[in-house]
Amino acid sequence: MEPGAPDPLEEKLLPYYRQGHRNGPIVVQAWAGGIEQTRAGLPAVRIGRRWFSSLWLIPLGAVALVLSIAVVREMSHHSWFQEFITRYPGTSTQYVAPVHTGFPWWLRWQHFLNLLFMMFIIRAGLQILADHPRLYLNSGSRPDTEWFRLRGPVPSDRRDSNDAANVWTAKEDSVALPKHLGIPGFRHSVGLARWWHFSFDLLWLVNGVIFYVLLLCTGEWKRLIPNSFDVFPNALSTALQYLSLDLPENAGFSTYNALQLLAYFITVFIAAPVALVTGLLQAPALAGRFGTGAGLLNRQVARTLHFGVLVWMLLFIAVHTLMIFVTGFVGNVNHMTLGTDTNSMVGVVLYLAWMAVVVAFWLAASPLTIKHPRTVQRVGRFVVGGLKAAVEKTNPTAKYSDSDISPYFWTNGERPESQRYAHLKAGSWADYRLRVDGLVENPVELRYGQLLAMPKQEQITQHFCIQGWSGVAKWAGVPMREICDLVRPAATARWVVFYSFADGAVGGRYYDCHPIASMYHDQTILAYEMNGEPLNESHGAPLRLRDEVELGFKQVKWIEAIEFVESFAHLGAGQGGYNEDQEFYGYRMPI
Ligand SMILES: Nc1nc2c(c(=O)[nH]1)N[C@H]1C(S)=C(S)[C@@H](COP(=O)(O)O)O[C@H]1N2
Ligand SMILES: [Mo]
Repeated sequence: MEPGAPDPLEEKLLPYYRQGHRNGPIVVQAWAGGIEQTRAGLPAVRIGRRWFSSLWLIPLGAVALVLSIAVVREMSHHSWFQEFITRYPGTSTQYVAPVHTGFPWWLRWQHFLNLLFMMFIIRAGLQILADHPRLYLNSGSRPDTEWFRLRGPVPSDRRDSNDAANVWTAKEDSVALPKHLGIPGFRHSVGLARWWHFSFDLLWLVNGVIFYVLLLCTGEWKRLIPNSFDVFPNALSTALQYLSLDLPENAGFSTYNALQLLAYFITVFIAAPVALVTGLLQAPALAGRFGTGAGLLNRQVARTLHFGVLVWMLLFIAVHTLMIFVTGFVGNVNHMTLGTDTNSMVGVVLYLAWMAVVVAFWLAASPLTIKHPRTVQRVGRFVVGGLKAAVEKTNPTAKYSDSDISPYFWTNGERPESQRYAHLKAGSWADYRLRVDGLVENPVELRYGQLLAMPKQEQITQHFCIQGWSGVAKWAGVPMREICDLVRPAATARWVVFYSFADGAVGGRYYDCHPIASMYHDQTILAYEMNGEPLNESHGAPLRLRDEVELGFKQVKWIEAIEFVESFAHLGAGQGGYNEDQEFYGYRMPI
C-alpha cells in the first residue's frame, strides 16, 4: 500500500450516477430495499400483563363525561355548591390581576407561528415514534416490557441475536403512518422526519424564548402567572361550571378563568421546557456526557415523558380550539387576530386565513418531502447543522456498571452476504486483515491476532439508535487513538471512513464517515468483544466501531477497512455515509 492512495473499496460504494433518482422523488415501493408498508396499529397500552386498545378511551371517556355531567348537575341544586361557586367564581381577580391593554401584535403573531410550528413538530414527532413504535421505561428497550406500542409483540422465535439470519431487526419493527398524519408517512423515514422535527423545534424554541422575554418585559405575564393559591379552588369551580353545562363567564380579554390559566401556565412554563429537556436527554452525546444513559433519566424514560408532552399538547390544542368555538367564537377570534375586544368580521376572516395557511402547509409537507428529499436534508442541515456540529465536539465519558447492561440488545442492519465474509468467519478470522489507509504516513494491514494484542479498552456505554431504541452493553476493543498513533494521519486528513463487508439495503457497500477529532475521544474504539464474549455476527464480528458521541447508524459493523480522507464529497452520493446518501440522514449525529 502506498501512503495517500485511495482505498479500493471506494469503488464499491453506490455511486452518485447510479442513484441519481435518489435526489429526486422517492419511490416508496423501492424505499429501504422495498420493505412493505406495514401500517401502524392503533395505540395500545399495557396494564399489568394485558394490552388495551386506545379505542376504549372513546366509550370510557364518553361514559365518564356523561356521568360527571349528571352528578355535577345534581350537585348544583344544593346550597353548599352555590356557596362554593359564589366564594370562588372561577373567573375572578382572586388569583390574577386583570390586564386591560389588549393583546399586542407580537403576541398575536407568536401565537400563530406557535401553532404552525407545532403542526410540523407533532407530525414529524409521530413519524419518529413510528420508527420504533414502542415505549418503555428501561434503558434496554427489552421486548415485552414496553408499556405502549403501535404494533404486536416482537416475534418470540426471532429474538436470538446469535441467529444472525433470523433475528428480528429494529428496521423490521418500524411502521408506516398515513401520509397526512406523519411527515412523510412511509415506513422508516425517520431521517427525513427528523429534519422537520429538529428544524421546527429550533424555530419554536426561538419563538418561545422571544415570547418569554416579551412577556416578562411588557407585563403580559400577569395574565399567565397566578398570584395566589386561590387559583386552585377557582379552577375546580370553573370545571364544575362547565360540567353543570352552565358555562362560566368568559372575560378572557382581560382575565382568564382559573382552569384556562392553569392550562396555559402548564403548557408554556412546564410542558414546553420538559419537551426540550426530554428531547435532549435522548441524545447520545449529552447522555454520554452527563451519564444519564442508564439511570432514572435514561433515554426510554425521556422518550416516554416526551410522548407525555405530546399527549398533553394534543389534548390542550383540542380543548383550547373547542373552547374558542363554544365560548363566543367571533369575540374570541377578534382577541386572537386583532387583539381587540370587538365582534368584527375582519377578525373572523383573519382567523380563517390563518387556518388556511396551516392547512396548506399541512397538505404540502409530505408530498414535498417525497418529491425533494435531498432539499429537505440540505435545508435541515442549514438550520440545525451548526448546533449539531457544536454538540459533536463533546467528549462523552459516561461509564455504566455491569448491573446496567441490558439483558436484550436490539440488532439492526443488513448482514454481510459475501462469500469472502463467510470464509473469514469460518476460519475464525485467521485470514482477516484490517486495512487502514488513505491520507496516512504508514498504511497498515492488521491481522485479527495483532488487533487483540494491541492495548485493550473496555467500556460499558449506552447505544442510541436513531429509531428510538437504546441498550447498554460492555464493549472491548482497540482505541482508535492507538490506530491513529500507528498509521499517523497526514495533516490534510479530516474524515475517517469506515467500510463494512456488508452492503446496505439498496445495494452498494455500507460505510460511514466520522470527523477525525472523534477518533481521539476517550470512548472511540474498534470493538471485538461485547459483554465479555467475542462479538457475534449480528452485532458486527469481527470488528465494529463504537464512537459514543454518535447515534447507532454511525457505528459501522463488520468493518473491512478504514480510510483517512480530506473530504467525503467523492464517496457514494457524497453525503458522508450510506444512510446519509440513501435515507437522507445527517452526517453529524450527536443528537
Ligand atoms: N454495516 C452496517 N453497519 C451498521 C448497520 C448496517 O445496516 N450495516 N446498521 C447500523 C444501525 S442503524 C445500528 S442502530 C447499529 C446496530 O447495532 P447492533 O445491531 O449491534 O445493535 O448498527 C449500525 N451499523
Ligand atoms: Mo439504528
